[in-house]
Amino acid sequence: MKKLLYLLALPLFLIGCGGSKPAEAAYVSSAPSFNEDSAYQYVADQCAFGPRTMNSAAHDSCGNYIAEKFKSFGCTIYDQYADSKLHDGTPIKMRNIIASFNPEASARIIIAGHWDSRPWADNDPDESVHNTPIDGANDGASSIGVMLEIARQLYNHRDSSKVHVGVDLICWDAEDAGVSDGQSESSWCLGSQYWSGKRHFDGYTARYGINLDMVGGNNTVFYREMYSMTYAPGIVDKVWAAAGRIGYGKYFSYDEKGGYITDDHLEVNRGGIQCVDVIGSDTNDGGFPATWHTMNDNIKNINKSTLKAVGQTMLEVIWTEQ
Ligand code: AHN
Ligand code: ZN
Repeated sequence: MKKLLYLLALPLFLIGCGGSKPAEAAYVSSAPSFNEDSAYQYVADQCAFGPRTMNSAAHDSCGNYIAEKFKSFGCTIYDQYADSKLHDGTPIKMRNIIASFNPEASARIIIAGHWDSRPWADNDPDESVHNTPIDGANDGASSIGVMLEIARQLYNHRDSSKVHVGVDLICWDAEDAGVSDGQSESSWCLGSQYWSGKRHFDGYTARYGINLDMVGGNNTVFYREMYSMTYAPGIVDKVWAAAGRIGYGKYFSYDEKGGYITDDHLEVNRGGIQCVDVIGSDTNDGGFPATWHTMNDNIKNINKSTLKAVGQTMLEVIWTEQ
């Protein structure tokens, strides 16, 4: 008899609702709000030093600025200074800057990006600037700007006990002085190559990493990059799902348009830590952003909405990591 009542109750309940689906509870994120104006300011600050090309005074001053900023947000700084050589043999002095938030935590995640800028605007339609260094507002400074704002949020909310992992914000040097011939892979990503061989301290590890590259441009979309899909498909799912549930699915696209891109995440994967690349593509043609390696990669072409989409997604990932 009881069973029968239930069977009767169900259709009555459905009729009672007028046939419409019960309203789904809206997802409420526990993460704080990422401030895109703040991130933008950090991008502008870096650009104000001038191009951060290897061995330049602007590069070295900007490195100090980045380290000091992270320190002011309570991070412990590990510096990795190393000598290396560009593809043409030019000796360079590299500095990977590792800013660790909550360094005591044993469960850690990495958020990374490169802080150097390309010494040549060799993709500019104007051939006369092919040897001129670029500001790298998007290609370089945007990632670090987002990472600094993440550190500021971690610091401001350090007492809320909602973050259960330590976060290492890794600023790679010497990513962008590679040869664009499609066959000189080892000429790129010199800082992450070095770190992959020798981490900032013996025994350092992390659950996974997320590398950011060109995360502040106009007309930007993030496809699932193919090395990330190969080495770290579960982390790709985690990041793209986080973006989708907080309303940034338009930026983090599931369209199958991602290519294999040599970038700093590759070295992290090869070193045994799963790492995905969140790298901007142009919504118009799916290729690198229109300003890529041109003189137009400057602060005028930085888009706060793109910074917000990426930064908020990173906070969502951090704040939901158990
Ligand atoms: C190559 O062009 C081989 N990789 C692109 C990595 C890159 C350069 N990201 C920003 N600038
Ligand atoms: Zn570049």
